[in-house]
Amino acid sequence: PKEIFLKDYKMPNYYFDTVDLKFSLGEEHTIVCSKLTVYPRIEGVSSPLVLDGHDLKLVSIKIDGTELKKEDYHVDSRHLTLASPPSGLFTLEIVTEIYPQKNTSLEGLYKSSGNFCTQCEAEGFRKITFYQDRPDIMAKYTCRVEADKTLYPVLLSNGNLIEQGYIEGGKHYAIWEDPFKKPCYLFALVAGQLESRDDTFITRSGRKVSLRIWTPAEDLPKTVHAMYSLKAAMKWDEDVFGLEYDLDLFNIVAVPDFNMGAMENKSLNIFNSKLVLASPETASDGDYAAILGVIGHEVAYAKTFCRVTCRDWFQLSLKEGLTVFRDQEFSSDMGSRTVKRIADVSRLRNYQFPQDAGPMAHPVRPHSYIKMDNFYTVLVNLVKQGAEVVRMYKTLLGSQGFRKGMDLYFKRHDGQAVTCEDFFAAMRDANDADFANFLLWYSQAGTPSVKVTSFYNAEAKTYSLKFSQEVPPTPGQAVKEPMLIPLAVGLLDSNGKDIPLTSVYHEGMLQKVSSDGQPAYTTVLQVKKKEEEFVFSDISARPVPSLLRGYSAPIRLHSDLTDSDLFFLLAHDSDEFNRWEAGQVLARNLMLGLVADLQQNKPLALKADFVHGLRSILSDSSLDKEFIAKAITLPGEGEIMDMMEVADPDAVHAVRSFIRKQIASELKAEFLKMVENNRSSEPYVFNHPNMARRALKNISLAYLASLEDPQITELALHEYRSATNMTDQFAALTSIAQNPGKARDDILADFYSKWEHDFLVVNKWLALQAMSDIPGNVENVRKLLSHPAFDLRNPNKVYSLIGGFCGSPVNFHAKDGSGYKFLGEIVVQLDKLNPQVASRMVSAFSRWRRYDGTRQALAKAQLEMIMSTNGLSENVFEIASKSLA
Ligand code: HT7
Repeated sequence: PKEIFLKDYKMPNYYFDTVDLKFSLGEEHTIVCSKLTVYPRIEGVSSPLVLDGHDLKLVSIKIDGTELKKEDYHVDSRHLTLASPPSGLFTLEIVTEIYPQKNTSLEGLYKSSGNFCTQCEAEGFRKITFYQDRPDIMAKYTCRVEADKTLYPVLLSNGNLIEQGYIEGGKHYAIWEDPFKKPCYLFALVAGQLESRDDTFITRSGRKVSLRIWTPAEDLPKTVHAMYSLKAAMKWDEDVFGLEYDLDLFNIVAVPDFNMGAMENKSLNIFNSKLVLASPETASDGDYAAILGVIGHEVAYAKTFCRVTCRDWFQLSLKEGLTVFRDQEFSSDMGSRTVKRIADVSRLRNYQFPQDAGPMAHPVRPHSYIKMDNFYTVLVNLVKQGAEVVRMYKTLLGSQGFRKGMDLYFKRHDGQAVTCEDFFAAMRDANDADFANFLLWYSQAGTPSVKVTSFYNAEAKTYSLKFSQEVPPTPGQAVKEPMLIPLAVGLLDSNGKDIPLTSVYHEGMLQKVSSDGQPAYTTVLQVKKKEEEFVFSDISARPVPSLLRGYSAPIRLHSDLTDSDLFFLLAHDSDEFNRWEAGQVLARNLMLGLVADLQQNKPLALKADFVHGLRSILSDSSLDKEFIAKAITLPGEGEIMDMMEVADPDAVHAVRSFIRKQIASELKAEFLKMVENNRSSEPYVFNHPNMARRALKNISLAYLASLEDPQITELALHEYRSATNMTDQFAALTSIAQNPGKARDDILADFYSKWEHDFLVVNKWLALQAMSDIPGNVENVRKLLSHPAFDLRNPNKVYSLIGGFCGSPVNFHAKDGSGYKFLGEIVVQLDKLNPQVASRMVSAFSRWRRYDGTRQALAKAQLEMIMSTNGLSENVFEIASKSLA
């Protein structure tokens, strides 16, 4: 397979002005006629025109109405090349035959539950017709769709419906026209038996936008929350970014077979059903929040990146990073900002940081790739880090400065395909900012590590913070430069109050900390060099520093804070994120210490002050309940393993289980009270106070269930039976399913029989069993492969069962290699059906070198077996070969 390099980017030889598509959708095959108006980049110069095409049968090709002879073009399995097309404007007509019914890759045009739908990002359009499938080719599209009227009563594409009617033989057609230029990855088509929930949104300039959410008729009642989210997101984006939606129609279609979460196709978003459908009985708070966030994400796209797009796929984080940042801000404003930040940072640490320290590490803007889809496979890396980079602009510039930068960016680039430098330049120019070495965030891989040491000078009443930064070497990048890191800092006095900050010495200069004459309580230090010192003056006693407030930069911070400083911060920090963080650092240190004890066969014991700290959090009625739930959650096993020289999944699991049980036993009375006091018989409402109450009740129940006490099992069963919503019902099920035995088996069977008709709920049931820590669970998961509820062709089911299993460190990393063998077999089978999903699964092997020798040999053998498979896809090849390199 061929590697593609950023440095090799070349402008296209030809551009397309208009694209007229005609689809005749059929049961055997589909005929696609495409008529392009083409013009050369340099008028009068003829050069080869290379069109991408994958799995296409070429029927005919014409230039300016004349059919081409065989010798005028060359076609192979991936390209159609015209050696010397006209050197001025011309029309190119291409007819292809495709087979959506057989398309299990879910890229291009495919069928899902009997309906036709498309997925063109990143490179799916080439599976529909021959085209220059690259984002810098932007053209105006019309699309005529013809199909059987009974089987496919609804025909949709991008833009506005300009004509529809009947055709002889029981068929009908619809013609859609998109008034704005777009890249082909935003093309979409849907045809099927669907009904819509309709509503309207009036934009701030008074334009009426029709909103439609399409699903099979029986699912329409489950689209209320999606419609609420859509309207809320439209409004929020106007309020915060001043951006108005530019078309009169916004369609969302829910499809059950979809590789990712959703796709922002211009005016015809296609969503994975699980991110649209929700009812209190079938969807949890987490599902409701995910729907809100992803709809916010797609709306943000609709307003921006459908107009300004990426020059090439290396710039992916330009659109994904900014959009993730905006959806995070939307969700924060709709719920609790601190809790959202905690959730996002936890994800970053659990998924992205480990990747960034392994063979798949790559910068936010990669230098090369074999298969673009793999950048979505490691989406967490690119996107989350990309969003963190955007967040840093805002931290450095403030809300107003950031908004100025956004305004300039859209003013400069509307209708263009641009690069990360263009975004950087807009932020810098709009604010006259000096962003020295900030661009390195785009080009250097690896998570920067910052060490902080502090010194208090009682005589001079100064407090200094010394930072030293290092970016670790990653594959292909041995040496790194220091980067600009915004470090938000506050100082706490002995009563736990923020000390007013007025000035700070830095490199011989006194810098004012406040801008408007008022002292600041948090200041953002710009750490730019390998080593740097900042000195605060007028500090009358040694303070406790609150560092990296709100997680102002995606780094690993190593401070000289003592346990007593951390307990102090946990109790007093005005920055709630750092209160949580202090608890996490304490828990991480505790867990790592106990893992070492266990490995040396020492008895395990939990420190009293740790339990005491948790007790005070739990009983602090001034705190937000969801914050309490987060603060008493221990760091994940992945996060702890990531901090070890040699990851030991068994020891980490044993220690985490031990601590949970000890906490449950010491705080049993408090937890029982939390369950008791946080029940509600009111109808389900999705809002922060209610979600927070449920989160606290359910984490308390989960702790209690770890005690394996029959009375607690009874309590959990009672919660399960009396639950009026999926959040509470599934939490009770999860609690009981922690412990093997009859109660577990019975309740799992009961849940399935209740919900077997609802595929989204059944996926939760599959995931719960797959993620179980019960020893030898691989056998149970193997059995589930042949359960009627499972289907290897459906990505959601694969993510639930196979992805869920890989997320259980003890079973996936079982020392006998059974987990690795299982995954190896599945990857080979899956790759033949859906390479994108297979490559997401194979990446579970990528960090095999982090484990002991026995595990390394077993995992490596599976990777080698995968590599030796005939006909391996480029997607899996790239991940497996880079993992072995
Ligand atoms: N922009 C969307 C990307 C996407 C995608 C990429 C590759 C393969 C399938 C895909 N489906 C959607 C995701 C987003 O909303 O950010």
